[in-house]
Amino acid sequence: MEEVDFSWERAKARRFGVWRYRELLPLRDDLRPVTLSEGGTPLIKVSNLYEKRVVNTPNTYVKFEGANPTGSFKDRGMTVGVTIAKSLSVDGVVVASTGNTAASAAAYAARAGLRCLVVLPKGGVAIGKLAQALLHGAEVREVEGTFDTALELVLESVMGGEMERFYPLNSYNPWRLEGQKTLAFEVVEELGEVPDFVLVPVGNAGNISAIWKGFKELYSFGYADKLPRMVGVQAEAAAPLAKAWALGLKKPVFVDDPRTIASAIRIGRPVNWSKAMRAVEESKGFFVSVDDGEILDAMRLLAREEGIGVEPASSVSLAALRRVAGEGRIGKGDLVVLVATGHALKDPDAMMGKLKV
Ligand code: AN7
Repeated sequence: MEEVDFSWERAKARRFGVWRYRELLPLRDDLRPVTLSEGGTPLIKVSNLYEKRVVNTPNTYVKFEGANPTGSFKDRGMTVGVTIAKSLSVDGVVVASTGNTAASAAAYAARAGLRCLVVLPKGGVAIGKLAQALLHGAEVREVEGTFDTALELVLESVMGGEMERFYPLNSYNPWRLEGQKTLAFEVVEELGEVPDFVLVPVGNAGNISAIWKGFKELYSFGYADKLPRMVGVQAEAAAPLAKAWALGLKKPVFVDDPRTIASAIRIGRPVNWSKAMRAVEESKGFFVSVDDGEILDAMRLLAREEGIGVEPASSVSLAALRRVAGEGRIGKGDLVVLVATGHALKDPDAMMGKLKV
């Protein structure tokens, strides 16, 4: 009889994406994942941008999170969050969102047979994302105000007990961050080394915290011999963390009226601000902001020079690399990873040039 191979290598080889790293997720063994094969996204070297002198770092890669099942990095966290929700026998899940979280939650809730309530800032969500939430059967409520207003409403109803049977899946939910940390594992596995810099768009500041956690775990488990520097990127008029950083403050400068064409990161009061600040400080990185013109330029450059279509909230990583290039903060010899968080199809208005600075 053939011997059964229980090795980690074999187990790993049979799994894909986020769940390939199940042993590094603090989950009970008997949980059955609610999954759409998320993660395992392309890591693309952007050599044309270097040859055309758009960037001055020859070793630059884009981690293309738009290739996830619903088109954004949110799926990495949602697979874990909804798996937990399902195991708790709740009626449904609830999120406030600038769009991508709603689209992702709606799809995974559908797969799990759960209801999905989403609260969105009216007029503040790109049409592709709203359409996805509706397609997957989410119950959509729009509120006047910003994402921050929507999140406040969700928090109040959850805390007030009105939504006892609904599991909150905003990014203060630790399970989502557990799933999102797997991006770090993939990057190190694929490159065979730890990058010098990782540039991450920052809205509610969950993703940068999660990715940093992933790198720290690899280091502490002995899978990596160093840590990267984390760079958090915000849009200029929605930059509570970048502004605080520039002023040398330890707390964010909250913004009541965040404004940017990058609607996904139009967030004035990021809930995960303290974790994100710690990530940037510990890693000896920095926060930086870029303006809407730079964001649109970077979006077009990625699309036209490299064939990579991303939404505006994702091109901020490239915009930031260009902005700091002249300042020498990131050097020619550095290995750089730009996290591109969401697909261009999310925001047709941006693709058709309807969003003007
Ligand atoms: C494309 O969907 O907050 O700093 O409600 O959609 O972890 O919040 C989206 C955020 C970056 C920022 N890029 O990530 C939501 C939401 C894209 C995004 C971010 C978002 P965080």
